[in-house]
Amino acid sequence: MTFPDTSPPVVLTIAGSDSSAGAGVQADLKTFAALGAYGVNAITAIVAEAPGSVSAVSHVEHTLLRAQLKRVSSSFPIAAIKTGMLANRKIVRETARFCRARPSIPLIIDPILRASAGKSLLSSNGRSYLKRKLLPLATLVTPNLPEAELLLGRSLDAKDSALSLHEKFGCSFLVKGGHDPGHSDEVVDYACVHGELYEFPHPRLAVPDLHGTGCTLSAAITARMAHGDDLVVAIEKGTHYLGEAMQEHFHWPEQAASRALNHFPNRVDSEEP
Ligand code: PXL
Repeated sequence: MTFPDTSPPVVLTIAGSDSSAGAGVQADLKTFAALGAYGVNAITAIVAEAPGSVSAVSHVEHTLLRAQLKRVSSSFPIAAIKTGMLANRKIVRETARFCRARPSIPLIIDPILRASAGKSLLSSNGRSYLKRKLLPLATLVTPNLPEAELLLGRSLDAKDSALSLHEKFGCSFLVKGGHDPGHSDEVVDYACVHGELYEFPHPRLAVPDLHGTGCTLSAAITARMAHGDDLVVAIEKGTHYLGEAMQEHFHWPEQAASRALNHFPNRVDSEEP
């Protein structure tokens, strides 16, 4: 297949399906579309959930993940890759193998460990494989504070977590400060990019169990990287996009009841530099 120069960049998400469409692959595809990228996906798991509760999780066979990755990568010119829920060790291994063979493609890892509703979305040996084999390949890893604590093995604030994670794993980290009790009406996310520390303050908009914000942020950063932004600029624009998506969410009355993050895909123009 050939693609004209004017085609939108293609972004691949390797992640789980969320039936409520607030998180997972569905959040990623909505975000990519909103930011003018064409999203393709390789599904790792199917999660039966509505906001606030997960009732069943089924993992895809790693061979089926491999087939999806082979199919999309041989048909589309992938400009950036995002990973979300990776479920278990075999799926992490398959993902690492795929990404290792493509070192020039930016790789954004959202290290999903559990759903906001509490259910584990990555087995413990999957987590240790992710730390050893996948994180070293990352352009950026985007944990929230509980995920940062599990990756580090100790509890620090968002700023020190970003610095310590960079020191421990060698790649760039964006640690989201939403779970940090230190600020009330403001959230500060901290990034350690190639050893330099950056702050990304933004108003606290979250309602307690709105889910999908982490997926949306990392997907937005991935889409901006696919457009050619530098990593720090992509984080800045991704943060801005998440703020807008959340504001829209609060203005959409039916959605207030369901608490799955919605997206408005007519925002491409407002995101252009
Ligand atoms: O937000 C984390 C998350 C990621 N991926 C999938 C999910 C969830 C759940 O809240 O279901 C597939």
